[in-house]
Amino acid sequence: MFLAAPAVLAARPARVAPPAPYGAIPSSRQLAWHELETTAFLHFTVNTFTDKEWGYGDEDPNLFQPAAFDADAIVSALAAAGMRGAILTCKHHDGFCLWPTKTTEHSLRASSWRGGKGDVVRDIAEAARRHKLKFGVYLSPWDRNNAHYGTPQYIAVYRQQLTELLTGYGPVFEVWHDGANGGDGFYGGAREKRLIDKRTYYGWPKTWELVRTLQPEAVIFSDVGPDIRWVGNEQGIAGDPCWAAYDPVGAGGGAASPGDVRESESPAGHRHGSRWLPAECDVSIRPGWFWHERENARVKTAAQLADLYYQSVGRGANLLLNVPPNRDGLLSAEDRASLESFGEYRRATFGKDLAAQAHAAASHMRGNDPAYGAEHLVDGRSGTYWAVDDGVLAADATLDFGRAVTFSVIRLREAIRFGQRIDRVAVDRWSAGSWTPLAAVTGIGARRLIRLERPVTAERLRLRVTAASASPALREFAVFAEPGDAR
Ligand code: FUL
Repeated sequence: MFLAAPAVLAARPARVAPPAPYGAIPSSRQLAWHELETTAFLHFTVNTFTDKEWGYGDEDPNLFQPAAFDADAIVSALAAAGMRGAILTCKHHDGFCLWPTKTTEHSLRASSWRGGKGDVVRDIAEAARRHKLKFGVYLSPWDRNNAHYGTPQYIAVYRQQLTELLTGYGPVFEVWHDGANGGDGFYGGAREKRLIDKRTYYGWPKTWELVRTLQPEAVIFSDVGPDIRWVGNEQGIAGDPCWAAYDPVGAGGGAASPGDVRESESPAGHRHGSRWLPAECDVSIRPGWFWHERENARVKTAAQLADLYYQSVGRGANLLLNVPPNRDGLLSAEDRASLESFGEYRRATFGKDLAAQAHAAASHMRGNDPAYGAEHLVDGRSGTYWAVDDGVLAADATLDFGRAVTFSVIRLREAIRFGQRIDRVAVDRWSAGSWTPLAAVTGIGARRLIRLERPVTAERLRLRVTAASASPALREFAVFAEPGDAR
């Protein structure tokens, strides 16, 4: 069953209503976030100069001297690797602010760098815009410098800092709250240990409301969302499967909050969870989050980054890859080289969908309405999809390449605005007159990449939905060859 040209069909309005959403569904800001796939983290502050991972909060602002700082060079290297956003540590646990905040002296204003006029937040935000990356902010809740940390006064400071960041630098796509909370610090000279109640101290609901008011399109990340969840490890690896829905509980079984979550459940999420709370996989290109000279030889290779891509993005999560600027204020040559070859790998592999010319057919079509036909699996559009009638939980779609095609990667995407409906699929290949099973996976969601152990050649491919919780609605069935696969 071959249907007519996709462009014509895509323009045709549906006669039959789309499927009713199943279970948790994404918000429009979450949908936009899913499209980003990979974003970069920039860990940069006084730690870069003190060789630490966690600064105590007593650093001399003059230590921050990135003499050759070049936001454009940093962001263009990220863009070349296919990164679609950059999140900057505007303030890490040491409390040092990379913008001239009115809230504290522990900032660039007090540094002799650029005569106290430097603003790393502005420079990165502007460079991101120039290179068409989204800009995001990391603002550590724990502040080891601030004298008021531990009292309500500090919460007002934190919200003021957030307000400055969310009103002074244009659109922000993601606000990142880490879960490291309280402990030893300088605290305005007190040099003591301050512990806070993670569940109540920060008043998160009010802070998140502030973000909603100031940047309604921004997603908010923390261990527990409310928009994006931490994947539960810092290795960049999502669960297999990694369900988008999740109902986090606290480590002790009570209500969850940033810094207090049963993180063993975060990689997989919950199949029938009540909230759409997709996972973000944060990982550093180096062993540490900040730049250290001694780690220059331990930068992850492009092949390792590609593996991480399949283990995060390939399971429906996003990859947040940290690439820390060095003391010059640039990315080191080792990091740039890995980014560049990772970008080349991505372009060479995903630049050409071998299924784009294939004929797509399916065992079922919703309401017999071509608006839901199988050809939408290969039309390269984000808004169209193949769907079947309500109650149909097992269905097949077949791609006929019309010739032998060699590939090693299959990409599937559900039309997630209708929820995560499919539980399990299998893929078979047609070759020499019969179907042979090729792969089977649990969970698709925003994206599922199946990377085969070795390239295979087939004239046809068949996708079998073998288990679903609601009638399947699939946006894409794409096929790619990695560099080195014979074509
Ligand atoms: C953690 C922090 O303690 C690390 O320094 C780093 O910023 C990481 C991304 O989040 O909570």
